[in-house]
Amino acid sequence: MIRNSRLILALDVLDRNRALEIVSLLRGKIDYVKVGYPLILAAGLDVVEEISQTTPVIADLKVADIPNTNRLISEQVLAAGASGIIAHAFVGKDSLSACVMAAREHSALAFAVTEMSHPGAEKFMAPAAEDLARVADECGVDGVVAPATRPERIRLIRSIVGERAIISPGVGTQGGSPRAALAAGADSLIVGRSITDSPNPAASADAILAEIR
Ligand code: NUP
Repeated sequence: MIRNSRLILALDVLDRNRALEIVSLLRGKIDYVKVGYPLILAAGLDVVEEISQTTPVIADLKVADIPNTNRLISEQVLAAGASGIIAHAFVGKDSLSACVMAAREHSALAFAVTEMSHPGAEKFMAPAAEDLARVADECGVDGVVAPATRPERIRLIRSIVGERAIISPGVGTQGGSPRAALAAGADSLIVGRSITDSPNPAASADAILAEIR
């Protein structure tokens, strides 16, 4: 269950073998591998199946289309072995629900993005984040994505989503603090480059785990 996990690896590398190597170096240190467009486009959808043989995969496709297309996208990646999918909430309840339903049919998890972690998200997403969190809640998602770069926003989103999981990107390279994100109410940290670009990914993961223990 997602709420008992702490570290989600964002695997934004482009080489299949390097991707599998990093996953194997991090065995026992990470709870999920988050795979997105960079790796899937570079290595093919089969990489989802390969990784999910050892570690559960969350497909970060930030699905944002009409309900039927959302369903088709979700089904493809869930059939390939993903244990979870990330979708956008801003497209509305019907579209997000299509992803949640697809996830349910595959006994997988569904997450919705509320507010993103980069500076540009402050213009359009931040003003809408509370409504987006409410849409996510109404759709029955398992969790939401909220920014570790702005812990006060995690606190606000927690007040809306209650017991649902909050998974939080933006620590390390983007400047957020792992401890601050968890203290604000995040359940799991999503960490990419601080681990994947490190000369010693396992040691870098250990350092983050030691910091949040
Ligand atoms: O708001 C978001 N911010 C973000 O960085 C939502 C995301 N899904 N991500 C993803 O998290 C981003 O696409 C990348 O895969 C990961 C963060 O990676 P890094 O900054 O730790 O390298």
